[in-house]
Amino acid sequence: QFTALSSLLVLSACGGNQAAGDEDGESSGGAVKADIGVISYISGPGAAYGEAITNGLKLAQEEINGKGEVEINLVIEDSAGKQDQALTAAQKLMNSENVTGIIGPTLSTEMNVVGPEADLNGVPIMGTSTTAEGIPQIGDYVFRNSLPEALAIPASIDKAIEKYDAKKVAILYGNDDVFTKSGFDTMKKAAEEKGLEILTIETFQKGQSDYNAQLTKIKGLKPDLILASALYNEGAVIMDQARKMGIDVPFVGGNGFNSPEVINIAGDAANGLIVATPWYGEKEDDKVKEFVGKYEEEYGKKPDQFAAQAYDALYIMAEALKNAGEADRDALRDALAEIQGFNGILGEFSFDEEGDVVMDPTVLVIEGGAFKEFN
Ligand code: LEU
Repeated sequence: QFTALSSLLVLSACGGNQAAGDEDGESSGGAVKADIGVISYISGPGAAYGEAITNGLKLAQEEINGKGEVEINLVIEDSAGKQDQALTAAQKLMNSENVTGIIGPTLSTEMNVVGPEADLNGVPIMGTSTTAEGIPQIGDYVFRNSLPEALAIPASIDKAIEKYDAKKVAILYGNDDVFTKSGFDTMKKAAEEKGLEILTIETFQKGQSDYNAQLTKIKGLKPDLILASALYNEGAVIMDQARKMGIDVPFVGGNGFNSPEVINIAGDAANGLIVATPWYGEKEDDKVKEFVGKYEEEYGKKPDQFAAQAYDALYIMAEALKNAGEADRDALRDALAEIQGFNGILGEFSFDEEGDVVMDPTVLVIEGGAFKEFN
Protein backbone atom coordinates (compact mmCIF):
# COMPACT_ATOMS: atom_id res chain seq x y z
CA GLN A 1 0.00 0.00 0.00
CA PHE A 2 2.83 2.30 0.89
CA THR A 3 4.41 1.77 -2.51
CA ALA A 4 1.10 2.31 -4.26
CA LEU A 5 0.57 5.55 -2.37
CA SER A 6 4.08 6.73 -3.16
CA SER A 7 3.78 6.04 -6.87
CA LEU A 8 0.59 8.08 -6.91
CA LEU A 9 2.53 10.89 -5.31
CA VAL A 10 5.31 10.50 -7.89
CA LEU A 11 2.74 10.82 -10.65
CA SER A 12 1.17 13.93 -9.21
CA ALA A 13 4.57 15.47 -8.51
CA CYS A 14 5.67 14.86 -12.10
CA GLY A 15 2.47 16.38 -13.41
CA GLY A 16 2.66 19.62 -11.51
CA ASN A 17 6.31 20.14 -10.84
CA GLN A 18 8.36 22.27 -13.18
CA ALA A 19 11.33 22.63 -10.77
CA ALA A 20 14.27 23.84 -12.78
CA GLY A 21 16.79 22.31 -10.43
CA ASP A 22 19.28 25.12 -10.22
CA GLU A 23 18.06 26.56 -6.92
CA ASP A 24 19.54 25.64 -3.56
CA GLY A 25 18.17 22.46 -2.10
CA GLU A 26 17.17 20.95 -5.42
CA SER A 27 19.10 18.44 -7.46
CA SER A 28 19.00 18.58 -11.24
CA GLY A 29 16.38 15.81 -11.27
CA GLY A 30 14.00 18.07 -9.28
CA ALA A 31 14.35 16.11 -6.05
CA VAL A 32 14.24 18.29 -2.94
CA LYS A 33 17.56 17.81 -1.14
CA ALA A 34 17.77 18.61 2.56
CA ASP A 35 19.80 17.97 5.67
CA ILE A 36 17.60 16.92 8.56
CA GLY A 37 19.25 17.22 11.96
CA VAL A 38 18.58 14.52 14.54
CA ILE A 39 19.02 14.95 18.30
CA SER A 40 18.80 11.56 19.98
CA TYR A 41 19.45 9.82 23.31
CA ILE A 42 22.18 7.51 21.97
CA SER A 43 24.44 7.10 25.00
CA GLY A 44 23.70 6.72 28.71
CA PRO A 45 21.03 4.86 30.70
CA GLY A 46 18.21 5.37 28.17
CA ALA A 47 20.28 4.68 25.06
CA ALA A 48 17.93 1.93 23.85
CA TYR A 49 15.34 4.63 23.10
CA GLY A 50 17.79 6.51 20.88
CA GLU A 51 19.05 3.35 19.22
CA ALA A 52 15.51 2.39 18.19
CA ILE A 53 14.77 5.92 17.01
CA THR A 54 17.90 6.30 14.89
CA ASN A 55 17.43 2.80 13.42
CA GLY A 56 13.88 3.69 12.39
CA LEU A 57 15.05 6.97 10.85
CA LYS A 58 17.88 5.34 8.88
CA LEU A 59 15.58 2.68 7.46
CA ALA A 60 13.07 5.32 6.34
CA GLN A 61 15.90 7.45 4.91
CA GLU A 62 17.13 4.56 2.74
CA GLU A 63 13.64 3.97 1.35
CA ILE A 64 12.81 7.66 0.84
CA ASN A 65 16.07 8.40 -0.95
CA GLY A 66 15.54 5.32 -3.10
CA LYS A 67 12.35 6.83 -4.50
CA GLY A 68 14.11 9.89 -5.90
CA GLU A 69 11.64 12.67 -5.02
CA VAL A 70 13.29 13.81 -1.82
CA GLU A 71 16.90 13.30 -0.83
CA ILE A 72 17.47 13.46 2.91
CA ASN A 73 20.84 13.59 4.61
CA LEU A 74 20.57 12.82 8.34
CA VAL A 75 22.94 14.74 10.62
CA ILE A 76 22.78 12.79 13.89
CA GLU A 77 23.84 14.23 17.26
CA ASP A 78 23.82 12.49 20.67
CA SER A 79 22.15 14.28 23.61
CA ALA A 80 22.76 11.52 26.18
CA GLY A 81 19.28 12.37 27.50
CA LYS A 82 20.59 15.63 28.96
CA GLN A 83 19.11 19.10 28.53
CA ASP A 84 22.43 20.92 28.13
CA GLN A 85 23.81 18.42 25.63
CA ALA A 86 20.55 18.50 23.67
CA LEU A 87 20.70 22.29 23.53
CA THR A 88 24.34 22.30 22.36
CA ALA A 89 23.43 19.78 19.65
CA ALA A 90 20.44 21.91 18.60
CA GLN A 91 22.56 25.06 18.37
CA LYS A 92 25.10 23.27 16.21
CA LEU A 93 22.35 22.02 13.89
CA MET A 94 20.54 25.35 13.73
CA ASN A 95 23.80 27.12 12.86
CA SER A 96 24.25 24.90 9.86
CA GLU A 97 22.34 26.56 7.04
CA ASN A 98 21.93 23.25 5.25
CA VAL A 99 19.80 21.91 8.09
CA THR A 100 16.18 22.52 7.09
CA GLY A 101 14.50 20.78 10.02
CA ILE A 102 15.25 18.81 13.16
CA ILE A 103 13.90 15.47 14.43
CA GLY A 104 14.05 14.90 18.17
CA PRO A 105 15.10 15.30 20.90
CA THR A 106 14.06 12.04 22.58
CA LEU A 107 12.85 13.31 25.96
CA SER A 108 10.20 15.94 26.69
CA THR A 109 12.61 17.26 29.33
CA GLU A 110 15.05 17.99 26.48
CA MET A 111 12.36 19.38 24.17
CA ASN A 112 11.33 21.82 26.87
CA VAL A 113 14.66 23.62 26.45
CA VAL A 114 15.35 22.88 22.77
CA GLY A 115 11.83 23.59 21.43
CA PRO A 116 11.72 27.29 22.42
CA GLU A 117 15.17 27.86 20.83
CA ALA A 118 14.17 26.17 17.58
CA ASP A 119 10.94 28.17 17.55
CA LEU A 120 12.80 31.42 18.14
CA ASN A 121 15.22 30.64 15.32
CA GLY A 122 12.49 29.54 12.91
CA VAL A 123 13.70 25.96 12.59
CA PRO A 124 10.93 23.34 12.36
CA ILE A 125 11.45 20.61 14.94
CA MET A 126 9.50 17.38 15.41
CA GLY A 127 9.67 15.05 18.40
CA THR A 128 9.03 11.37 17.67
CA SER A 129 8.84 10.25 21.30
CA THR A 130 8.03 13.39 23.31
CA THR A 131 4.69 12.62 25.01
CA ALA A 132 4.33 15.18 27.83
CA GLU A 133 1.55 17.77 27.78
CA GLY A 134 2.28 21.04 26.02
CA ILE A 135 5.04 20.10 23.55
CA PRO A 136 3.48 21.36 20.28
CA GLN A 137 2.13 24.35 22.19
CA ILE A 138 5.75 25.56 22.70
CA GLY A 139 5.46 27.33 19.37
CA ASP A 140 4.50 27.26 15.70
CA TYR A 141 7.73 25.51 14.66
CA VAL A 142 7.36 22.69 17.23
CA PHE A 143 5.66 19.42 16.26
CA ARG A 144 5.50 15.82 17.40
CA ASN A 145 4.16 12.62 15.90
CA SER A 146 4.24 10.68 19.18
CA LEU A 147 1.01 9.70 20.89
CA PRO A 148 0.76 11.96 23.98
CA GLU A 149 0.21 10.61 27.50
CA ALA A 150 -3.13 12.43 27.48
CA LEU A 151 -4.42 9.97 24.85
CA ALA A 152 -2.50 6.86 25.97
CA ILE A 153 -3.01 6.77 29.73
CA PRO A 154 -6.82 7.09 29.91
CA ALA A 155 -7.06 4.26 27.34
CA SER A 156 -4.91 1.88 29.41
CA ILE A 157 -6.61 2.79 32.69
CA ASP A 158 -10.03 2.11 31.10
CA LYS A 159 -8.88 -1.34 29.97
CA ALA A 160 -7.45 -2.14 33.39
CA ILE A 161 -10.67 -1.12 35.13
CA GLU A 162 -12.72 -3.19 32.71
CA LYS A 163 -10.50 -6.25 33.03
CA TYR A 164 -9.72 -6.23 36.76
CA ASP A 165 -12.66 -4.30 38.18
CA ALA A 166 -10.06 -2.01 39.75
CA LYS A 167 -11.25 0.49 42.35
CA LYS A 168 -8.16 1.47 44.37
CA VAL A 169 -4.82 2.57 42.94
CA ALA A 170 -1.39 3.66 44.08
CA ILE A 171 0.63 6.08 41.93
CA LEU A 172 4.42 6.13 41.65
CA TYR A 173 6.29 8.68 39.52
CA GLY A 174 9.63 10.36 38.87
CA ASN A 175 9.37 13.97 40.06
CA ASP A 176 12.55 15.24 38.37
CA ASP A 177 11.62 14.82 34.70
CA VAL A 178 9.14 16.76 32.55
CA PHE A 179 7.63 13.63 30.99
CA THR A 180 7.37 11.47 34.14
CA LYS A 181 5.77 14.40 35.98
CA SER A 182 3.36 15.13 33.17
CA GLY A 183 2.47 11.43 32.94
CA PHE A 184 1.68 11.54 36.65
CA ASP A 185 -0.60 14.57 36.23
CA THR A 186 -2.48 12.71 33.50
CA MET A 187 -2.71 9.54 35.62
CA LYS A 188 -4.05 11.43 38.63
CA LYS A 189 -6.60 13.31 36.54
CA ALA A 190 -7.73 10.14 34.75
CA ALA A 191 -7.99 8.18 38.03
CA GLU A 192 -10.10 10.95 39.57
CA GLU A 193 -12.35 11.24 36.54
CA LYS A 194 -12.93 7.49 36.51
CA GLY A 195 -13.82 7.46 40.20
CA LEU A 196 -10.79 5.45 41.35
CA GLU A 197 -9.63 5.85 44.93
CA ILE A 198 -5.99 7.05 45.05
CA LEU A 199 -4.47 5.36 48.12
CA THR A 200 -1.06 7.03 47.94
CA ILE A 201 1.20 9.04 45.64
CA GLU A 202 4.90 8.12 45.84
CA THR A 203 7.85 9.73 44.08
CA PHE A 204 11.39 8.81 43.04
CA GLN A 205 14.30 10.36 41.12
CA LYS A 206 16.31 9.42 38.03
CA GLY A 207 18.98 6.82 38.68
CA GLN A 208 17.41 5.68 41.98
CA SER A 209 18.14 2.01 42.69
CA ASP A 210 16.18 1.25 45.86
CA TYR A 211 12.39 1.60 45.94
CA ASN A 212 11.85 -0.32 49.19
CA ALA A 213 10.30 2.56 51.12
CA GLN A 214 7.76 3.47 48.42
CA LEU A 215 6.87 -0.14 47.63
CA THR A 216 6.51 -1.17 51.29
CA LYS A 217 3.99 1.62 51.77
CA ILE A 218 2.13 0.70 48.59
CA LYS A 219 2.03 -3.00 49.55
CA GLY A 220 0.47 -2.21 52.94
CA LEU A 221 -2.35 -0.25 51.28
CA LYS A 222 -3.33 -3.17 49.01
CA PRO A 223 -4.12 -1.37 45.74
CA ASP A 224 -5.83 -3.16 42.84
CA LEU A 225 -3.47 -1.45 40.39
CA ILE A 226 -0.24 0.52 40.45
CA LEU A 227 0.03 3.46 38.05
CA ALA A 228 3.68 4.21 37.27
CA SER A 229 5.21 7.07 35.29
CA ALA A 230 8.90 6.27 34.64
CA LEU A 231 11.55 5.81 31.96
CA TYR A 232 12.48 2.14 31.35
CA ASN A 233 15.58 2.08 33.50
CA GLU A 234 13.79 3.06 36.71
CA GLY A 235 10.46 1.49 35.66
CA ALA A 236 11.91 -1.99 35.13
CA VAL A 237 13.75 -1.93 38.47
CA ILE A 238 10.54 -0.82 40.23
CA MET A 239 8.64 -3.79 38.77
CA ASP A 240 11.44 -6.20 39.65
CA GLN A 241 11.58 -5.02 43.26
CA ALA A 242 7.77 -4.98 43.56
CA ARG A 243 7.45 -8.59 42.41
CA LYS A 244 10.29 -9.66 44.76
CA MET A 245 8.33 -8.09 47.64
CA GLY A 246 5.26 -10.10 46.68
CA ILE A 247 3.33 -7.26 45.01
CA ASP A 248 1.62 -9.06 42.16
CA VAL A 249 -1.04 -6.56 41.04
CA PRO A 250 -0.97 -5.22 37.47
CA PHE A 251 0.94 -2.03 36.66
CA VAL A 252 -0.32 0.61 34.25
CA GLY A 253 2.72 2.32 32.78
CA GLY A 254 3.21 5.52 30.80
CA ASN A 255 5.14 5.82 27.56
CA GLY A 256 8.55 5.10 29.13
CA PHE A 257 7.48 1.45 29.57
CA ASN A 258 6.93 0.96 25.85
CA SER A 259 10.44 -0.41 25.33
CA PRO A 260 11.43 -4.10 25.20
CA GLU A 261 14.21 -3.03 27.59
CA VAL A 262 11.59 -3.30 30.37
CA ILE A 263 11.39 -7.05 29.68
CA ASN A 264 15.15 -7.37 29.17
CA ILE A 265 15.83 -5.79 32.56
CA ALA A 266 12.89 -7.04 34.65
CA GLY A 267 12.35 -10.45 33.06
CA ASP A 268 9.22 -12.21 34.40
CA ALA A 269 8.65 -9.32 36.81
CA ALA A 270 7.46 -7.27 33.81
CA ASN A 271 4.44 -9.54 33.32
CA GLY A 272 1.21 -7.73 34.12
CA LEU A 273 2.35 -4.36 32.74
CA ILE A 274 -0.35 -2.54 30.75
CA VAL A 275 0.64 0.19 28.26
CA ALA A 276 -1.01 2.05 25.41
CA THR A 277 0.81 2.65 22.15
CA PRO A 278 0.01 3.56 18.56
CA TRP A 279 2.25 0.64 17.47
CA TYR A 280 1.64 -3.09 17.53
CA GLY A 281 4.20 -5.10 15.58
CA GLU A 282 2.09 -8.25 15.23
CA LYS A 283 -0.71 -6.44 13.41
CA GLU A 284 -2.16 -8.10 10.30
CA ASP A 285 -1.22 -5.25 8.00
CA ASP A 286 1.01 -5.45 4.91
CA LYS A 287 2.84 -2.21 5.58
CA VAL A 288 3.54 -3.19 9.19
CA LYS A 289 4.79 -6.63 8.11
CA GLU A 290 7.06 -5.17 5.46
CA PHE A 291 8.57 -2.70 7.93
CA VAL A 292 9.06 -5.37 10.62
CA GLY A 293 10.72 -7.71 8.10
CA LYS A 294 13.10 -5.06 6.75
CA TYR A 295 13.97 -3.81 10.22
CA GLU A 296 14.74 -7.30 11.50
CA GLU A 297 16.89 -8.00 8.48
CA GLU A 298 18.85 -4.79 8.94
CA TYR A 299 19.21 -4.67 12.72
CA GLY A 300 18.71 -8.29 13.88
CA LYS A 301 15.84 -7.44 16.23
CA LYS A 302 12.21 -6.46 16.14
CA PRO A 303 11.32 -2.76 15.98
CA ASP A 304 9.65 -1.23 19.03
CA GLN A 305 7.22 1.69 19.07
CA PHE A 306 10.08 4.21 19.20
CA ALA A 307 11.56 2.81 15.99
CA ALA A 308 8.12 2.81 14.37
CA GLN A 309 7.29 6.39 15.37
CA ALA A 310 10.67 7.60 14.11
CA TYR A 311 10.20 5.75 10.81
CA ASP A 312 6.83 7.42 10.24
CA ALA A 313 8.27 10.77 11.36
CA LEU A 314 10.86 10.83 8.59
CA TYR A 315 8.18 9.95 6.02
CA ILE A 316 6.10 12.84 7.36
CA MET A 317 9.14 15.15 7.01
CA ALA A 318 9.75 13.85 3.49
CA GLU A 319 6.13 14.40 2.51
CA ALA A 320 6.29 17.95 3.89
CA LEU A 321 9.60 18.65 2.10
CA LYS A 322 8.11 17.43 -1.14
CA ASN A 323 5.02 19.59 -0.68
CA ALA A 324 7.22 22.56 0.25
CA GLY A 325 9.08 22.04 -3.02
CA GLU A 326 12.33 23.42 -1.63
CA ALA A 327 14.67 22.97 1.32
CA ASP A 328 13.46 26.06 3.15
CA ARG A 329 12.75 26.21 6.91
CA ASP A 330 9.60 28.35 6.72
CA ALA A 331 8.19 26.43 3.79
CA LEU A 332 8.85 23.16 5.64
CA ARG A 333 7.09 24.46 8.75
CA ASP A 334 4.02 25.45 6.75
CA ALA A 335 3.96 22.14 4.89
CA LEU A 336 4.28 20.18 8.15
CA ALA A 337 1.36 22.08 9.67
CA GLU A 338 -0.75 21.05 6.70
CA ILE A 339 -0.14 17.30 6.95
CA GLN A 340 -3.53 15.58 7.21
CA GLY A 341 -4.53 11.93 6.86
CA PHE A 342 -0.94 10.72 6.45
CA ASN A 343 -1.02 6.95 6.19
CA GLY A 344 2.01 5.37 7.86
CA ILE A 345 2.80 2.16 9.73
CA LEU A 346 1.09 3.63 12.80
CA GLY A 347 -2.15 4.06 10.91
CA GLU A 348 -3.74 7.33 9.92
CA PHE A 349 -2.06 10.42 11.28
CA SER A 350 -2.98 14.13 11.36
CA PHE A 351 -1.87 17.20 13.29
CA ASP A 352 -4.59 19.18 15.03
CA GLU A 353 -4.62 22.99 14.88
CA GLU A 354 -2.00 23.17 17.66
CA GLY A 355 0.32 20.71 15.91
CA ASP A 356 -0.62 17.94 18.33
CA VAL A 357 -1.37 14.37 17.37
CA VAL A 358 -4.66 12.85 16.34
CA MET A 359 -4.28 9.05 16.52
CA ASP A 360 -5.86 5.98 18.14
CA PRO A 361 -3.95 3.97 20.75
CA THR A 362 -3.85 0.19 21.12
CA VAL A 363 -3.62 -1.20 24.66
CA LEU A 364 -1.00 -3.92 25.21
CA VAL A 365 -0.13 -6.09 28.21
CA ILE A 366 3.11 -7.98 28.92
CA GLU A 367 2.31 -11.67 29.30
CA GLY A 368 4.79 -14.54 29.25
CA GLY A 369 7.62 -12.10 28.57
CA ALA A 370 6.11 -10.40 25.51
CA PHE A 371 3.81 -7.48 24.62
CA LYS A 372 0.37 -8.84 23.60
CA GLU A 373 -2.84 -7.13 22.58
CA PHE A 374 -4.94 -6.62 25.72
CA ASN A 375 -8.44 -7.70 24.81
N1 LEU B 1 7.92 9.85 26.20
C1 LEU B 1 9.15 10.22 26.86
C2 LEU B 1 9.22 11.73 26.99
O1 LEU B 1 8.36 12.42 26.52
C3 LEU B 1 10.37 9.72 26.14
C4 LEU B 1 10.36 8.29 25.71
C5 LEU B 1 11.63 7.93 25.01
C6 LEU B 1 10.05 7.33 26.77
O2 LEU B 1 10.14 12.22 27.59
